[in-house]
Formats: sequence, structure tokens, C-alpha cells
Amino acid sequence: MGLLDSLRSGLQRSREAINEIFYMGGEVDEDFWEDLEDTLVMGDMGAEVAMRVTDDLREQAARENLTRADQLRDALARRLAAEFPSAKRDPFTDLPSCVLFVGINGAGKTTTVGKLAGRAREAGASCLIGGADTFRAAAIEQLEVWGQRAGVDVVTRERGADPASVCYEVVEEAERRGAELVLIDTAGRLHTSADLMRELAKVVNVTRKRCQLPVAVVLVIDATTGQNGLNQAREFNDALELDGLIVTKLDGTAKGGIALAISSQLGLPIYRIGVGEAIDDLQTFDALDFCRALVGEGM
Ligand SMILES: Nc1nc2c(ncn2[C@@H]2O[C@H](COP(=O)(O)OP(=O)(O)OP(=O)(O)O)[C@@H](O)[C@H]2O)c(=O)[nH]1
Ligand SMILES: [Mg+2]
Repeated sequence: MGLLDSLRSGLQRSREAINEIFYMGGEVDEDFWEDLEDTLVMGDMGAEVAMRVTDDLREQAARENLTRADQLRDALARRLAAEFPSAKRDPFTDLPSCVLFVGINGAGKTTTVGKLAGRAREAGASCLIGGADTFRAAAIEQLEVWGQRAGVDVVTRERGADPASVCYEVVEEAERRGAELVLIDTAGRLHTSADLMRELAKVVNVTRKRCQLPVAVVLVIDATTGQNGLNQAREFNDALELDGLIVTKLDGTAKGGIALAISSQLGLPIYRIGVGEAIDDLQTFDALDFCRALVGEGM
């Protein structure tokens, strides 16, 4: 299955709901607009985005005299795509760079670090992985397995070590080696845990201060989290001033709309999307491709 296909099948739930309104009667009437707005809200996009997009599309339909629903499908995809802010800088290709991965437990941070290290290695960039998850049992081993798979060295310390000092050492080692891309994995934590968020802020501050490479802080978010994802992202952003997002598990039964809600409401670009558990299951985010997969391209 191609990458776009796995995204398409992952976004099936959203697409089926949207398909329904596009095929109900085929006519664009008052019911159509109401159903469209409701469907977008149900797809986790958030009421604000849903309303704004529906209003704009309604204006476009009037202006261009579009009366059949099927004429509006691509316009909807384009309008949704316009909600995503684009990245000023891609921290994984605009090198040198140091990236810290943060997020709640199980979001896919470690896996994403492994996938990105594999890409960097393939592209011939000198990459180093830092393991600042000294908290969870077996976290270091898991990261080392990914390092081996990707062919990239992992710098870490023993379990229980202070994560901020691990980052300090990772950055020092990266400088010694002249690494162009440093990927630092951190321990998962709930956005509601004040102590752990403070600890993470310290990790970020130390790295930003100590590192001479441009530092990006990336929130890894599981697309299947639904509406709670927006609260999560807001808390992480308030505490750490995020640079951007990576949305994982878009191959699952995700509705996908949460990616749009977070990116658009917090003004954060999506750098990559995860579409599976294997090393190659990572895609560069393309807003229009994503929205076409979300909306469907007609039959
Ligand atoms: N289907 C799918 N599974 C994924 C994806 N990314 C990660 N996973 C799976 O999600 C689970 C958790 O991934 P991890 O990378 O360990 O997540 P983490 O954020 O590092 O977790 P903690 O370190 O415990 O906070 C693993 O089983 C991964 O294989 C993805 O894009 N698609
Ligand atoms: Mg992890």
C-alpha cells in the first residue's frame, strides 16, 4: 500500500461522513450547508474552523454559481488546506538543527525519532540521537533498537539520570562530532502534570541555551486522541513555545480533523505525519493531499 493510500484508508471515517452529505441529494441547499458544518465539527475540526470554512465555501458557491454538491468537493479540500500554516523552516532538512520531541505517553515520539534518523542517514546527513527519556523502564533499550535499525548512534545515560543534563551531554557530543541533525527523545508525560511539565520546560531551556544549532521543539500527537488533543497541544505550547507538530497514527481509525484543529488554532505547522509503525511509515505533510484524503475525490 502506498503512503497516500494508507493515509486515505486511515482517514476513512471522516471521508465517509463527508461523502454522505455530498451524495445525499446532490443539490446545494440550506440543509447541505448545515450538514456540512455539523460534519466538520463531528470530525474534530472544532466549531470555529467548521464555521469559517463553511461560510467561505458558501460565499464561493454563490459567487461561482455552484449548485451541485460534487462541484464543491475540491473547493472544500482547498479551503481546508488553507487553514494549515506552512512551515518557515523544516528542522529535518534545513540543517544543521537540533530537535526535541515532546508529547504525552505513547504518542509515538520514540518511533518518530527512529524513522527520522533513518531518513537522515539515507540522505547522508550526520545524525545523532539523544535519549532523554531516563524515566520509563526499557525506554533506553527501545531507542537503542531504533538507533541500530536506522544506523545512527544514540547518546544516553542510565535510567533515573536528570534529563536536562542528558541533553547537555548530547549537545556536547554532537558538537564534538560535528553532527548536523540531533534528535532528542524525551519521556512521555501528561500535560496536566505540573511537575513533569516543569521538568520538561527545564529540558527545553537548557537545550535552547546550550545548543549552538537552531533548536526546534516538536510536539508529537496521536491523531486518534480526538478533541482532547487540542487541550494537550495548548498546554505543551504554553509551557514550551512549540515550533511545530508531528501527527502520528493517521493510518489508524483517526478522523484526522484534530490535526487541522491544532495546527490552525495554535498556528503550528505540521512537519511530518506518521502512517504506520515501520521505519518508512513517515510522510512529509502536504496540506492539500491531506485534505483531499479527508474529503475524498469523488467517485
Ligand atoms: N499505527 C501506528 N502506530 C504508531 C505510529 N507511530 C507510533 N506508533 C506506535 O505507537 C506505540 C507507541 O510508540 P512510541 O514511539 O513508543 O511512543 P512514545 O511517545 O515514545 O511513548 P512513551 O515513550 O511511552 O511516552 C508503538 O506501538 C508504536 O509502534 C504510527 O504512525 N502509526
Ligand atoms: Mg518513548
